Amino acid sequence: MIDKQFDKETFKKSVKDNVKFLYRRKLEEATQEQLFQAVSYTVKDVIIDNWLDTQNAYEAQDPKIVYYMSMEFLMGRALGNNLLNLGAYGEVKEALEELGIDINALEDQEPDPALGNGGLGRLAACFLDSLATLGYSAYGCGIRYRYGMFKQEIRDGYQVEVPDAWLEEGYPFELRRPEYAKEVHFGGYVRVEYDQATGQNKFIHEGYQAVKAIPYDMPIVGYENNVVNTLRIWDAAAIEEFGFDSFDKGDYKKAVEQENLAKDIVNVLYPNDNKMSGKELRLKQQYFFVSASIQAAIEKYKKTHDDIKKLHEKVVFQMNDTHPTMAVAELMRILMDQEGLGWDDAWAVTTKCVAYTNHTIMAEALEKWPIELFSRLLPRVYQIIEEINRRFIIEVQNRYPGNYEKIKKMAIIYDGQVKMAHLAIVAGFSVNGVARLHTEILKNQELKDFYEMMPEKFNNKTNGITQRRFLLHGNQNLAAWITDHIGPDWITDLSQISKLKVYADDEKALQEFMNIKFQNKQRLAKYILEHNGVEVDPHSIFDVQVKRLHEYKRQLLNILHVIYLYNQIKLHPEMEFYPRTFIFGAKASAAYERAKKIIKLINCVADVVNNDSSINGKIKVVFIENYRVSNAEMIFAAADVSEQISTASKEASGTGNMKFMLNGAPTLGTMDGANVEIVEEVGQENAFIFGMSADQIINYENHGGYDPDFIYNTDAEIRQVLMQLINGTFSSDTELFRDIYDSLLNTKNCSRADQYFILGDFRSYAEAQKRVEAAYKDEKKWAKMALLNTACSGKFSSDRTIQEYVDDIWHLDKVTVTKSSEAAEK
Ligand code: B1N
Repeated sequence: MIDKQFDKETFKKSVKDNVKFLYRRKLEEATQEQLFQAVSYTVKDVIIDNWLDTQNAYEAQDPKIVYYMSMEFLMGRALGNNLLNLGAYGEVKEALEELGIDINALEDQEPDPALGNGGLGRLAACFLDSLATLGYSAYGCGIRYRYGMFKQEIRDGYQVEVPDAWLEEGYPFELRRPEYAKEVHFGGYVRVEYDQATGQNKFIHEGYQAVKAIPYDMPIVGYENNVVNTLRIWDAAAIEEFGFDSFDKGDYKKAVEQENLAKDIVNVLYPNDNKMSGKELRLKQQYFFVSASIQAAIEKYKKTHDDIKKLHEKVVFQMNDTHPTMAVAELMRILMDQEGLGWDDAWAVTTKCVAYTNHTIMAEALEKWPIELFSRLLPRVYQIIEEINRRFIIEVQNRYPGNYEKIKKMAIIYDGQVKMAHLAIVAGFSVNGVARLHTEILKNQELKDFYEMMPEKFNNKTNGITQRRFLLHGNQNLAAWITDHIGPDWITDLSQISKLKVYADDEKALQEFMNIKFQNKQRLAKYILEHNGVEVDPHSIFDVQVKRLHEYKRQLLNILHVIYLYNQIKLHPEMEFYPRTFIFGAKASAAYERAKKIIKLINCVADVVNNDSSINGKIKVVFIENYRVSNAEMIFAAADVSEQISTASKEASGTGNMKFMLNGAPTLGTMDGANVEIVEEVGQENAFIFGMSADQIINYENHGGYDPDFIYNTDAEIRQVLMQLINGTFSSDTELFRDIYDSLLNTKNCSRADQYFILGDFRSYAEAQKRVEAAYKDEKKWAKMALLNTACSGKFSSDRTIQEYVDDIWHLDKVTVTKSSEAAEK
């Protein structure tokens, strides 16, 4: 469908006009940045027409709305994606060419809106894309951080964090909506007043500090269906605009302070992945966006509905992990204190409106807040949580009379802390994990007591990814080839991609498939040369591990194995070895010292290995700086091998694993998270599986008995690798990697030796790597494996995931949007 507004001539004129009125320049004089802005405004103009049409359709059809509440939305660049989803990419590319503008260079001008850390935030972004494409009414609700995920620079092999000032030049795809501003209250106290008229107590929150929440809307364009949904992210400002009033009264300083206090809330994204930050400011962030979003949702509902007790018929709040769990208490507060419902009515509505997704079992990620902090910052909300807790404990007592263990394990408030997951489970009508194995672990281990008491709430929703960004946009040659062979239906129905299976033994097709992979590898090789100054051979195996840096993801296992291979090649120069390029990309949380050391180690190993002429370039190691959504698209397209090597049971799902698979890279991985389901779809023979199972790991954790020292003492090659961490092989400072060495063994400095079973899985991993090499050498076999990975990836579309959320949890109504221009023609 080619939009009339993307008629080439009209488009070109609009771009020229934009350059003129934005910059007072002619097209030829405009910088790349100015061209990006001008083109984006032209595109936005078209989007806004569809946005208005969508709003009209929603108003006419009154569908149920899901509010996806998330501290993170890792959107990635919008320009190219919007053009593709509008069905205008090709036209616009040509129009730009006629103006002498290269669309790729233009796309590269856009900052990545990086309002998220990793998988959790990117999942939220994929979900929004799928919701719009499937025609469901949805809002993303989040925070407009002034600084998103930091930019990573590598200096002398170390990670250096640089602020990400993504808004500096002005972001063209957002719309400020001051008319929808809300007030959010912090601190103060609660006064209880007896109301004669109703015979009820009234709870009055006083003495608080008020902050203004101002929404910015970003359009979420559905794929060729005229739907435009909204990501609404909140900015903060002081209530009293500081102006002449305070200036005159000499309150200037106070006014500025107020403004800064408010701005602080939205200043920066906490750069922790899978770890809780117990900072007061983080708690403020959570309440700030939750309160504003719920107020807005209720206000919208009340515009066209008069019975607040039926809110759940039109509204559902999905809590993306426990970060927005205050939604439970905030909804209760508004229903009782503002809408006048009694406790039971408010609870009945709330528990039909909120649902919770768990994303991790890592203990350090579980959110617990000290009651002192919580009650001081949010006195009324805390009071409500206390009452929820009191009533819940009575329920537990009724169910398990005399069993105080249960109360200890299940209470929402215990040991001076508020446990957010418990609140989310008690109030939510649905609790879901993000891959089958993960959900089973929740039910049988982590949340066993809750599952026993309320099994009906628990369900699984295996994650997914959008094929539109990670294939149609990121791998345009492969996308075109697939469409040539099976038609375009896969773009909105990824199960269709299984039609490629008939080409699994077609030599010509396999050759073409691998040629495209080779071109993508050349593109990545060029990027690596430009960004790392390292020359890599696109004929070598591109073995890739890109994801956040965390010990449980075991980048350390990967790099220790590289050292092992390097030793082998040095020892046996004649040994057959297929050239391999080990590619890493990872940000470490700024305060995570060991993770940062692992980055340094990777770079030190790279220095030695890449510059050792005696190994004839058989191994290259590359650490790609500043891994983010935009370069991820290119990296997935170029990968031969997908490293998914987390300690079994620790990676809830993983979604990078799915992006590699979609792009034809077999998985080298453990039976963890969604890897299990990937192998189920593609077959054992088309993946390289190794390592201990989740059951084995959990068994060791519960009963002890794992001894890395035994492995160290009995396996000379592993011992050599570990010794090289501290004997000057990779750094003249022999203390540099001491902490990493210590963490793997029972030394005096280490409480849990090799917590992530790196030595335990090492041999099994090395053996799997050998299988990779053997398979790769057989060109035809490899091509077939690669193609089958793409062909079997149908399950992992976020369209499938979203449809499951809709069917089992949200029960939304599908909406069709017709363009007003088309409607007028009819
Ligand atoms: O969520 C992804 C999963 O695919 C990954 O396996 C999982 O690790 C990831 C606290 C998290 N879980 N928990 C977080 C992020 C930020 C934060 O402050 C925890 N991220 C995940 C999508 O389901």
